[in-house]
Amino acid sequence: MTDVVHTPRVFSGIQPSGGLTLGNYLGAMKRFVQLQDAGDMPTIFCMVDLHAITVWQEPARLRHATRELCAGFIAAGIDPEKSILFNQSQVPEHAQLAWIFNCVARMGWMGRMTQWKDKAGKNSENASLGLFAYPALMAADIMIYHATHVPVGEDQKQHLELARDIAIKFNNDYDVSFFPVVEPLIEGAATRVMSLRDGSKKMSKSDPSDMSRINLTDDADAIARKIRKAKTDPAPLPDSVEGLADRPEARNLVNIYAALADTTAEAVIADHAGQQFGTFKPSLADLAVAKLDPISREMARLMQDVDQIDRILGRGAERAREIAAPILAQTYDIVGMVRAQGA
Ligand code: AQP
Repeated sequence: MTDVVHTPRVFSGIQPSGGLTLGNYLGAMKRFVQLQDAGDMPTIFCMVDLHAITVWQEPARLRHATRELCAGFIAAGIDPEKSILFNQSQVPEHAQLAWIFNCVARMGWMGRMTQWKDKAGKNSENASLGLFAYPALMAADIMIYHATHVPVGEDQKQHLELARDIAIKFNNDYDVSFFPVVEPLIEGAATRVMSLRDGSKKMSKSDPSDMSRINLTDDADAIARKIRKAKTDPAPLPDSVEGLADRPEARNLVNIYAALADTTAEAVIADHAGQQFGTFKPSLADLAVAKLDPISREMARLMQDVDQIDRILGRGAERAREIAAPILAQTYDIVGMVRAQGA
């Protein structure tokens, strides 16, 4: 029995499958920065490019999106000295551990993942094997650092439960307590930011409609236009949060406001009760521009020196491998792989 004391460590990733959205920022990245700045736990953040290719990515676009995502992390407040910041494909231990986890996870578990069902749709015969196995790679991303805390948006809850199941099954199968059972951190006013065109759909980088999302690269005019055109209902804002229950688009805009202003939906309603959207939307647009425009400008500045971004990613990958390599070696020992003498 190999007993390991798991020191608290934060890991999370974002796919370079398009530009960063307001959903990624409010649901994930803003929280990453808070955790980094709190300084209670080491923080590791990854551009999960191996995940991105589970659906087709044009190579030049993927390379650009990975660098731009790195610029987004830094512009939002991730300090590559304080946190480890890198892209997944430069740390081969992720894919190596994922293979072990592919052999631990059960087909039935994977088939129940709603993201698989949504993304594969009716044409699952034609979906990639990687898309089906995605949650095992995600479990490996976390476990290769023995991470204990994983900040994510609401949509990743089911995948994290699966990561816990994989860790528990591995530990049981090999009679060890080697992999930690992770804690999801799903917190804040905007753990599920919805599309600006349809309050029942998550805001997503891969939504065909650009008007459905705010991109972190959007300029002030684009942000204001998208908020002005966001779908709403004709009623004014209610005087309590309960009054938003059956109004998904109105609720979404209130939650976005609350998250951007670092307050609660209750406080937003208290300040804006009875307002028509013709009044509320311009206030929201001003707030969004004030918060997002500096990030967008800083991203553009950082993207002027991609060599520097590549150096940051390379250095981050070296630091990540210092943690990942020994954990993979121990995993191989537990599983029964033969190693070269002295390796
Ligand atoms: N709309 C959202 N609201 C709150 N959080 C969100 N996240 C994504 N969309 C929202 C959180 O952002 C982190 C990174 O997500 P990801 O890029 O790895 O994958 P995703 O969840 O599949 O995001 P997208 O934008 O929908 O990407 P595509 O379109 O490529 O599938 C995660 O913590 C996620 O919860």
